[in-house]
Amino acid sequence: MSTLIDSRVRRSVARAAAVALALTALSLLTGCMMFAKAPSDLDYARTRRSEVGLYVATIHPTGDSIPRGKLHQWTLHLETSAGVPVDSANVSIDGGMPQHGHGLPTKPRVTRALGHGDHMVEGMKFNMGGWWVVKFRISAASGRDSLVFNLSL
Ligand SMILES: [Cu+2]
Repeated sequence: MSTLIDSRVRRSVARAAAVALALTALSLLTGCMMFAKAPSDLDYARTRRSEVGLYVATIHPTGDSIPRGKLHQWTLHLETSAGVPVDSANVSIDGGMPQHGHGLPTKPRVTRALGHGDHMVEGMKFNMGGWWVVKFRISAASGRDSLVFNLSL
């Protein structure tokens, strides 16, 4: 008798656990859509000054708008704060969605200097709509600094 009740209890506990697991999976899948809107005062300028002020950079995504879910290229134009183009720089890139706690789905990188301060950035991809940040860490003759761009997709 008691073993019958035990197994019934065990089965309903297992079922509850399975339901909880399914709900967790569902909320993870839909989580990105359930967050509030991005802060209203974000600066979406395509030209930004670096955090310490050593550089000014402009991003030029290839094409008129930044595509969603598609691998594409950017040109990063880099100048010193005095307006001198920077052609020799070590640039690393990361980013993500601050509201969602995830990074970029790819590992974009500068593949070559194009001259006149322009740098080819390959491997850009944004796999969902919303507020993204893209951060460039610059290391060049003027020193180390970083730049953050906000994007709304
Ligand atoms: Cu997201």
